[in-house]
Amino acid sequence: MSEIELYSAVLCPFAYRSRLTLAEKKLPFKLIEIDLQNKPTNFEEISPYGLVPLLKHGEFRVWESAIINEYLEESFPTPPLFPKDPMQRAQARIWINFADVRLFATTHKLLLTSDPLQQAEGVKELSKYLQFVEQEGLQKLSAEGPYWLGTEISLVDLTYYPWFEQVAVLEHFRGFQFPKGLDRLKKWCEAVANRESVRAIAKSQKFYLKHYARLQGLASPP
Ligand SMILES: N[C@@H](CCC(=O)N[C@@H](CS)C(=O)NCC(=O)O)C(=O)O
Repeated sequence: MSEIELYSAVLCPFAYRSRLTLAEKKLPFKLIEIDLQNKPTNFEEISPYGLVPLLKHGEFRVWESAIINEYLEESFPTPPLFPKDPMQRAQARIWINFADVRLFATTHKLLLTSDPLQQAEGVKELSKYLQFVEQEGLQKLSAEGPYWLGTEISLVDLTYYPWFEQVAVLEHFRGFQFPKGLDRLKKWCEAVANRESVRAIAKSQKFYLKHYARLQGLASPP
């Protein structure tokens, strides 16, 4: 098998998704940590968008976390992390897309803006998305779970989980409050946090708070 390399950054939730996919598939790989504040000068020769994650499989390169994860799924189908049924596949893709174009996109804007009005709007939007995930996603797809699509872990879980691991940053620096009563989502989060793949690389809330504080030139919480 050709060697796999993943260009990654420890705070990057997108790179985290691909690390989890590799771990769930028990694929050996070399992790190359990129300091995004001080990228190697030739980084854009390796990563055309200048972003992490980027996966190298032998000489082949693939980027964009959702596409990396699908590439891994198709190249290494065992254990499967995507449903076989076309309708379920479409649903899985809809939720992966929702993560990217709604949850993560709003989070990115919220972390970048220092405007209090935009921050308040972003926080409200995130709460709305989580309610939507609970009611339209988890409750309808599989009320029992514990995973997004039912009893088996999938790429949908691995796409969302990194956001939840870092939620303390939004709570601390943007006043976000996790909506109450999202019981299915809470159960989902606990189930994914307990995966061996997650436990092997998960970071604490304190870790994220300290690093985000440093990046934004803010005082880190005690
Ligand atoms: N849509 C991309 C997003 C990747 C992304 O935004 N990566 C960030 C780190 S989390 C990055 O590399 N930023 C470097 C930069 O903007 O210069 C994906 O899913 O892979």
